Amino acid sequence: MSGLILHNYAMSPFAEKMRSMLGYSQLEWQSVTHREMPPRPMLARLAGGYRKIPVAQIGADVFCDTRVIASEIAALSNKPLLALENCSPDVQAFVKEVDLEVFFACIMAGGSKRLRDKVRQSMSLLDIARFAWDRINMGRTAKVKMPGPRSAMPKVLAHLQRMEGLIKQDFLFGTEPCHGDFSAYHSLWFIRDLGERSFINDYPNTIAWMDRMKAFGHGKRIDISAEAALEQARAAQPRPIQADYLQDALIGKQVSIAPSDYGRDATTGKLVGSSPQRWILARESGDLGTVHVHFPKQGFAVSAV
Ligand SMILES: N[C@@H](CCC(=O)N[C@@H](CS)C(=O)NCC(=O)O)C(=O)O
Repeated sequence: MSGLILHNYAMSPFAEKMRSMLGYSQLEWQSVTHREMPPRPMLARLAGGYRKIPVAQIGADVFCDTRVIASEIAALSNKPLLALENCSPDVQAFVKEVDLEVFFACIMAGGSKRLRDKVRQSMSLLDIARFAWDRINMGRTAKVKMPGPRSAMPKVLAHLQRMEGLIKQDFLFGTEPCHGDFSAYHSLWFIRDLGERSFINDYPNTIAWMDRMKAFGHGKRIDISAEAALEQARAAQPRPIQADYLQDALIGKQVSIAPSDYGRDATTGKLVGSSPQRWILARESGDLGTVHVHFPKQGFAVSAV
């Protein structure tokens, strides 16, 4: 058992990025399902103010954002190319673009009656209204420009055209998948598997590559309750901090860390670790004791409190 818990919900594309990575890595993992929008009080006990999904947890260590979750999966499964930092600069630039601009274009262009039916089947009308209101507010406070309905589709089609050219081997950048494959996969999964939009079928290389990605499945998933996940945090101590994570002027200080793009809610705590890729905050969380919350440096900002 890997000990990894993924806090997620079924229709989340970024959660699908991690679920399919877990499938590829063949790890046994535990899943906690949360609502599609805050408040998520059980998750907040672990991650503090951070509001996005997915979040991963191993005991009393909590991992926010797929960039740090992927590094944990890479280490657990001994598949180094799943960690973004081990990929080439070209792949890193590709991931930055597809996980932000292309993602939003796909969300805007991927909607369909089929998707609305699925949403209606899985959420109450009141929750759908809450969800819509939440996402409108998230868009308003975002620091990145979201594509409008008109500019989204040309962007998606240009991306699909690029994908057709990229796929020369089984995977985007070689014969085995890397972080870039999973980043490209989740937004197109939203269009093909959730939205069931047919225009994507005009791109045969992309469809064949998506089928190879989908074939990884989700691995060995065990569903547990949020309370059982909190119990695992309560019973554990955070991992020791490596000595080379202590070279930062803010170590030992109270800081606040938040995404700099959208969903910019902050988590506060004492900075206890800093590497070129990540920050680690210590938070006191009531009867859970101390939890360590890990954030990537890319796409996040830290400030002293
Ligand atoms: N950069 C983040 C993006 C995560 C993200 O945007 N997740 C979406 C769901 S797919 C989200 O959190 N939406 C708001 C919410 O669910 O509350 C990552 O890589 O994990």
